[in-house]
Amino acid sequence: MQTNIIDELTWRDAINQQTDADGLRELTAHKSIALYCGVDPTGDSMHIGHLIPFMMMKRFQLAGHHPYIVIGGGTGSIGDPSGRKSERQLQTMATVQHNVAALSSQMKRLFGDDANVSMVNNYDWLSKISLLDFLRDYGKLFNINTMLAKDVVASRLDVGISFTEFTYQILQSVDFMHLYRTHDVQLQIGGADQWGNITSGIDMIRKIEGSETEVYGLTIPLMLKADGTKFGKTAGGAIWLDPEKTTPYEFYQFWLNQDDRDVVKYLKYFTFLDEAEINDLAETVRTTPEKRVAQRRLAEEVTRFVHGQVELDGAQKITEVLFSGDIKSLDVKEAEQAFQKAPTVDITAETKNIVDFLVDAGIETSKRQAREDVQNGAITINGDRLRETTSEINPSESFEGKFVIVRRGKKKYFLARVN
Ligand code: 629
Repeated sequence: MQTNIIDELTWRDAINQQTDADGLRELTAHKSIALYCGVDPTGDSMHIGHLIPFMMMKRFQLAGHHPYIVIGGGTGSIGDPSGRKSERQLQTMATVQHNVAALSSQMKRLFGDDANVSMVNNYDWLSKISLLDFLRDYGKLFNINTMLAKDVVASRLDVGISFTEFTYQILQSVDFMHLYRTHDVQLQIGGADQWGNITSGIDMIRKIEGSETEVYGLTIPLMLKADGTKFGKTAGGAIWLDPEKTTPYEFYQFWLNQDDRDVVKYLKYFTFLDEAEINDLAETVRTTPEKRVAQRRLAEEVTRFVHGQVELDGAQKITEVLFSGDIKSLDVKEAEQAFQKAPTVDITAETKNIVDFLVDAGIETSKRQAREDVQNGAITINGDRLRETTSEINPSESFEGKFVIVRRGKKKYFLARVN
């Protein structure tokens, strides 16, 4: 074993609570262990909040341990009340299955085809337990008073919680027990909201297997931003790992735009750079913050990890082009990504005079204004500045005839789509 993984997580400030800190350091120092973290298929993509514990799993893997990824096809059909103020709407089993498939392929991309990582679906064992066995083998081990005292449940008593969600902690406990028995999984990790579920599992395992059974729990702190707003959310919503929901360019920009006060914390959480490299980057934040060296490195590392080198290259190219204005150097896919958020206007394929084109597309409200803007050099078409009001524009000449990128003034871009 190289570096002790617990020491590494400690300097990364990635530990919130542990059931037995000394015991876990001792255990991981001398042998390779199996550990797990679960995700419920409540949607068809993870967002960057999910990434946190799974990056930590990857660190365990790099330190020689064996991560088990649990995709919650069973638990996801029930719904975890943790961190939620009200009852969830049940998903159909078809939706759960669809999401299981989507999350599984996302996980495969992140973890690769390594023999040292396993992926399992808890539907495979949870769905086989009969109601009577559930009540006799597990329910009997849970004291209602203890269950009610868990934060998750206690905080819901005023609004109410169904029996279904109330039993969730038992299901997650059964998972830990199952993985302990079948694969010798000794540690469960998760976000701070998972503490109650993780400790339930440990208590249950000790009741069944004996009070000295060596199983551990570790949680990761809730990510907080220096400005007090919620981490991972932008005006446009969550930052997803699915490139169809958050393009690699937007993903790259998200990391590039982080505050100086947060960037070092994110480098520790979201990259595999070592302590020396991160210290050097922290130094650049202190001495030359205007260069944003640390933000750029963060954006590169995370985008490469999630989307790969090709998409990172594309995101960087788009970033440069939007700065230089050299729009013609983008290919169709890159241009669509770059201007995904720009207003779309409809145009026809015919060649037109520029003034008519701008008015017909709705980019200008009158011919007079259109003429004035063209003469002032305020209009660029695919990056070329047009100054002649007699110019013609032919939409079939650019981007495979699919669209034309119009800029009005310094920053206002339109994607004029050929219909
Ligand atoms: C079965 C299911 C298990 C163990 C865990 C689970 C999932 C767990 C849960 N996790 C959150 C989720 O799925 O709900 N009950 O969205 C989410 N998790 C990652 C982190 C988290 C947590 O996937 O643990 O804290 C977010 O950072 O909310 O046997």
